[in-house]
Amino acid sequence: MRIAEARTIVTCPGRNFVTLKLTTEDGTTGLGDATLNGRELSVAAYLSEHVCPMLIGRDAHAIEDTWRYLYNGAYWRRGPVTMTAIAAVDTALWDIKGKVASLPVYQLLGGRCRAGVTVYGHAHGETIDEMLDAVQGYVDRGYRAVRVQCGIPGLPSTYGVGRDALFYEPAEGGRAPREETWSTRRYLRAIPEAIAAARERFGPELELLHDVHHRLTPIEAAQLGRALEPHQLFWLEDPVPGELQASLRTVRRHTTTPIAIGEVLNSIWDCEQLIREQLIDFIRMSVVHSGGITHLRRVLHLAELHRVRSGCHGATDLSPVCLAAALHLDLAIPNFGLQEYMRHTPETDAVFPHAYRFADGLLHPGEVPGLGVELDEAAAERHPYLPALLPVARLTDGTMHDW
Ligand code: GCO
Ligand code: MG
Repeated sequence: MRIAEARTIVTCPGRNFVTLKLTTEDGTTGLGDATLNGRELSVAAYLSEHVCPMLIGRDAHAIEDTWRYLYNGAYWRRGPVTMTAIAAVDTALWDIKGKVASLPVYQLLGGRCRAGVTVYGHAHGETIDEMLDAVQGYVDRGYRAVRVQCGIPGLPSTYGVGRDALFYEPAEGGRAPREETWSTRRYLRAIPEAIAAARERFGPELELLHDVHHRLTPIEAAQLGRALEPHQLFWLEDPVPGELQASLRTVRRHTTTPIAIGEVLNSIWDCEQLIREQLIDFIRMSVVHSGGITHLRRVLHLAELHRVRSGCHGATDLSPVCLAAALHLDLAIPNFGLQEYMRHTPETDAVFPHAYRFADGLLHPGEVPGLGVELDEAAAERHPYLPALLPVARLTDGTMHDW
């Protein structure tokens, strides 16, 4: 079965999404998410200028060979743009294979290992009380795990604290990114109190998580991890930028708070040391930014050998196509940990009608053949691309910092 058409579709139903649509000669279609927040058109161009032409006439069933054709065959390897483009092709081919086999993708991946996919929601507030109210909202909706983020006194804005309670979206329009101010000292002083308050109010059962978003040095991260130990976090996310994998040794040496890293990593080579040395507890790479189902499954199999569990990135800048792909993988891998679930807006859900459903704290990918997500192209056209960028962060003295 040959690929007859390959097209990228860019749409902005509240935020930008890039989607690859493959069509085979018998008319079967497959979708792959290709969204790289704030750099969307670079992947759209990589696909339409360089990848789509070479897909025409290829065997749609040859998923592994196509992956190698695009990765090993490109000479220029890794990196978010390349790996997102490869992921889009790979995901679309799994979608097609599922449709042809009349099976949901999780069945092709080995079948169900659990009843459903436990997810965590994002609770945030400018104050601790607002944050606790937001956590209560998730508990009332049946969530079993909640990420908690809270405003830091003295900072005008803080990562993870959005203007809308449910639909947090940091990317904004404009020619240059918005600039935020960051103070590690203020953050380290304030955040343990917020997490202690959440644990005290919600008791020992609710899983609590927190995202540092790459802001600390290894020894600062070690201090924070140690300070949070009494509050039993499910994970502390991205305490340091994970580029220098060995830096996690310092964090590990000083704290037993579980560590999750991976949303900006793109290949098995970016996390191999983290996993092999058991420097993390959860690997958070996403299907869309790490070469698709084929490559992320390889990472997760390596992780399983070292007792590292999954925690797939699931922010709203990953489209419903990516979320569905993650859910199929989550259901089928032995070492599932937790899945992030930031709900998409109703406009996004209308552009991407999908089979996955939330119930009692779990997401279920559904039994529709393939991924179970479609793209309503007429609806997509009503939302043209709007340039938007993630913010940047500066220290109080003006020094550029990690956002
Ligand atoms: C998360 C992430 C996101 C990222 C976003 C960047 O844990 O969900 O940190 O909020 O900031 O995906 O595009
Ligand atoms: Mg994160």
